[in-house]
Amino acid sequence: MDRKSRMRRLHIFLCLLCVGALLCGCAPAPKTSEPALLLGFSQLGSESSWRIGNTKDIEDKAREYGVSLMMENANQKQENQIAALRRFIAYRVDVIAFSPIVEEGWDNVLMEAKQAGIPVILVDRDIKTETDGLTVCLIGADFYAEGVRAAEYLIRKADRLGRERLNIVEITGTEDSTPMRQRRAGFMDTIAGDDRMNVLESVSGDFLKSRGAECMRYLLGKYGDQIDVIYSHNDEMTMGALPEIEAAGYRPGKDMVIISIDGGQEAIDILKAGKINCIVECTPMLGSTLMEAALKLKAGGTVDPETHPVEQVFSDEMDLTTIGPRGY
Ligand code: GYE
Repeated sequence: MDRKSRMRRLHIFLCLLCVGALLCGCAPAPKTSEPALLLGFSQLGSESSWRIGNTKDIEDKAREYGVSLMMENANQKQENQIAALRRFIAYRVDVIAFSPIVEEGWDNVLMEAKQAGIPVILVDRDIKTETDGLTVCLIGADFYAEGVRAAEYLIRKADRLGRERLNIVEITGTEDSTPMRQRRAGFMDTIAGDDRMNVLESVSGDFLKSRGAECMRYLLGKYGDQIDVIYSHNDEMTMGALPEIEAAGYRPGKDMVIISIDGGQEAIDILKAGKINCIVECTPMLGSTLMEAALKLKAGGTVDPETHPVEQVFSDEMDLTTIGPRGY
């Protein structure tokens, strides 16, 4: 048999095989898109537009990367997060990720994840544990650098205003959380060498708008027009504070310098309107980096121990029309 007829025979055989397979219902199944991995993610809550943007980005990117996501929202309670992590372990997810509300108190549950052989990724905030090596990596902002940027803006502003003394009040985020500790440390370390800067008081507003308003009422009641600068650890608390400042008869952005962190759309619009002077960006768009790290870990690869997104500063020193839509 020549080559041509051998090929023809093979062709006929293959065709018959396919017809046969179809007739007996065992045709090759269409390719199903199996999820690349099962990721358990414990979000800490929904306290701010930053957090809501972060949750949405993680959901969107999971879909994009073909990752099956088990998402749980802890509603601002550490015990809910610990319970969610335990459910992920019991379910035997491939990878666990979580945004820890505070830094301490995770040793036991993370030891359980380690014993179950499930790698854990920290998203957004850091933790402090007694044992090393309970998590594989951290994907989140450099909060210390954010505090430094806020202070550097203030130092430039003091130069521009020609002021010899500036009285500062600080409204901080959730006690014992990484952004609260680091945003304070970066700011305080940077102003420490500048004797124009005087901190009147720091109060905790828990990253919430309602608490930002309460803190501002308290500070205005105690210090009134002595206050020159408000350094607020997030946009939500800033937006709670602004109406209180106006109600007390002061013009935010003019009589008092307002510095905020995050850079969500609503705050950026207020910056453009002149009632906020400076916003240090903190981006919630961490989803892609998270999915890539989780997929690498599932495939047995290694990941960078820390990944910080690139962030900038928006302020009255720049052309504000260049700021594009923020997406959160
Ligand atoms: O700045 C704040 C949020 O951890 C970076 O938490 C995050 C902070 C963010 O509620 O708005």
